[in-house]
Amino acid sequence: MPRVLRIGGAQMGPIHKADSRQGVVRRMLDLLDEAKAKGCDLVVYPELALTTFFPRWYMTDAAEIDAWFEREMPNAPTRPLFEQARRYGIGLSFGYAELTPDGHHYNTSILVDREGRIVGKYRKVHLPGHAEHDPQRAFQHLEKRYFEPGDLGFPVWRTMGGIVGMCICNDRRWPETYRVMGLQGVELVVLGYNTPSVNSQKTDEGPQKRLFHHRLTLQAGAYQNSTWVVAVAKAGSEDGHPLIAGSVIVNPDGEIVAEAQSESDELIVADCDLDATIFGKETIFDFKRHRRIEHYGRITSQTGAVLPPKGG
Ligand code: CDT
Repeated sequence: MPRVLRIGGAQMGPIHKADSRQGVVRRMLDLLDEAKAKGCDLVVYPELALTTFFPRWYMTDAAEIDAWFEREMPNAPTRPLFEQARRYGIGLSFGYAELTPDGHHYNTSILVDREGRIVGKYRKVHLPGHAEHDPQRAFQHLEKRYFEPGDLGFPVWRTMGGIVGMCICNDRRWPETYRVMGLQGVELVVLGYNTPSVNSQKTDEGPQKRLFHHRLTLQAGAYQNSTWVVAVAKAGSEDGHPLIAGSVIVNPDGEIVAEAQSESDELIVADCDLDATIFGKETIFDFKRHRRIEHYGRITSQTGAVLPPKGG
């Protein structure tokens, strides 16, 4: 039986500091309606989809910080999204800031099946940026201040007829992210991102370079693990802070098959044949036959580079 999932990448335009979660969910519902009209099975929304990208703001007050986090999921603002998706028989994935009952803070995404059940949770592992206010930067990126590194690893789930994994934004730049999921047979990786259009420490690096690196990592991750990758932006200028757009759906050959054209709310759609992952997994990237783990020890035994000794 063919295993084709029609996937909608629900790019979202800017969400400003003053925007309410109810207003954001209204926009997510509009994108869900469009996905239903286009026959989608699964809709993927961005990282921190319910709020502005608040880690750009330096905060010290715990109550002010915690106001950006969700204490349960679904909760009152998101319940309409869960209910409508279940009525439509469409699966979901979206990101949000998670505050656990025992006080842990994570940058989280979830996978919801067509029956409206949360079947998967992922907590962002690679947290970019810094923990203290840095006056040298053109703008702040305080993920290391507000989040703890994810404690769940990179699991995958059997759902919607395939093997599905998640990662979040900066995770997409790391080959380990895809490979750990690839080693569990992943067929579809879904992720959201908020990527500033300029580098805060190198302001001559603009959106074109950023989009190039974005596509480069997604296409490499897809090809090297023979998996579909769906990457969805929060885009446009949030209170004067521009984010790249460029949401894409990448096939297991590493080719882009759908790409957003705007910096606004926009649905991109592709039919993702999960059986298209088989050829790569059984030939050039047949891990079991070709990987030489006796040479990969450094990958898990060290973080920074260890340079060879200087000669003479
Ligand atoms: N949200 C997120 O992870 N953004 C990062 C910005 C890196 S610059 C500090 C990204 O990799 O796109």
